[in-house]
Amino acid sequence: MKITEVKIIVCSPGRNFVTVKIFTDEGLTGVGDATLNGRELAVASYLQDHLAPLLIGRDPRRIEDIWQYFYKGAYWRRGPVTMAAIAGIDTALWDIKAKAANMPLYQLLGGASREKVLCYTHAQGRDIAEAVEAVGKRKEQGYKAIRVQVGIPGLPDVYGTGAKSVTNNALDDAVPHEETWSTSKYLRYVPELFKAVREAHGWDIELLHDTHHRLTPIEAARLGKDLEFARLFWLEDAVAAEHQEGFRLIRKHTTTPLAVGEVFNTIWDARLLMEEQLIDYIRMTTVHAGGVTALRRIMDFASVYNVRTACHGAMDMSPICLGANLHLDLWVPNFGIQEYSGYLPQILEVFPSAWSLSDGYLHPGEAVGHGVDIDERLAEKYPYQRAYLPVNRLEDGTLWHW
Ligand code: GCO
Ligand code: MG
Repeated sequence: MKITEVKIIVCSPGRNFVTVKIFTDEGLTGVGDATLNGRELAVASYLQDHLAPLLIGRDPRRIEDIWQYFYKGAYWRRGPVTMAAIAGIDTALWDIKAKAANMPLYQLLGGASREKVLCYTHAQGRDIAEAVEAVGKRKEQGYKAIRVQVGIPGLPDVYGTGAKSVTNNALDDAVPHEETWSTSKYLRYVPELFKAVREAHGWDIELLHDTHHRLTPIEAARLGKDLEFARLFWLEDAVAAEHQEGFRLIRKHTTTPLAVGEVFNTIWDARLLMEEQLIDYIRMTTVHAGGVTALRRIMDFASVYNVRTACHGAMDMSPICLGANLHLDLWVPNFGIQEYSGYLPQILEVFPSAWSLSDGYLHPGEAVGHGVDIDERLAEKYPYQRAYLPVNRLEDGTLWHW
């Protein structure tokens, strides 16, 4: 089998996605997600100008060799642009291999370890009352695990709670939207949120919270301690992701479980965290971790240290990424949970998907390959629009972690 053509498709059905489609001389095709929110065209160019020409004529079944060729062969390793580009190709190649084997991808990985994939979704409010109500709605929809975010009094716009919290970018802004931050206001308010959520909704629901990299280790330790009463499923991205050693300090002070990794792109970003068992969940996902080949390796490494998987699954990764994650989730022995924030209806029209959601659980479906495709004609109707993630400033104007 030989690769005959590689298409890079950039479309924007409500938000931007980069998709790799690989064609073969035997008529089989595969697709992979290569989206990097806010920097989409850098990945598209990396693929179009540097990687795609090298794929023509290669045997698509040699996935490992192609992965190594692009990872080691560039000399310049790692980084979100490189790894998203490699991921797009790698995911498409696994799609082709599973189709050639006439199997859903999870069968090729080793078969199902469970019947269904537990997911968590998002609930948010501008204040505590709204957030409590939003959790109730999510419970009614059948979700068993819910990430709860709340606006902070005195701060006009806070991560995960404002108008832009659904699509996580600013298609309507020419420059990044600016939010405001105060750690002391936040630390005072969040324990009140979880007190109210537990009072209203009881204990038979898993609760999660995302700090989005904004705290120092000692502040995160304080928050972890203050939230112990609420028995969170996890506290996410407590400190800036570069700061792996910072987790040592947090770990000394709190039994609140910790999750991190959505901005990591290779196993090296998480090595110390896993080896020292400083985290409980690793949040890496196929598109930003270098594809199925790399994420499977990371998941196996995590299993050695009792770290469980928790693939990042916000809407800014396409349904192809979610589909690929779900095959890994169904197989992986050390599975933890899968994030699922849902998709705008027009996104699901552009990406017809075999995966499904029922009563708080996802399943990748039984279609051959990873089960997600792109409708190229429909995608053309949604041309790329420049968009950025927000930025975050302290009340005095200092640029902070978003
Ligand atoms: C999450 C994430 C997202 C990111 C987004 C960036 O936990 O789902 O933190 O909300 O901010 O994916 O593009
Ligand atoms: Mg997050």
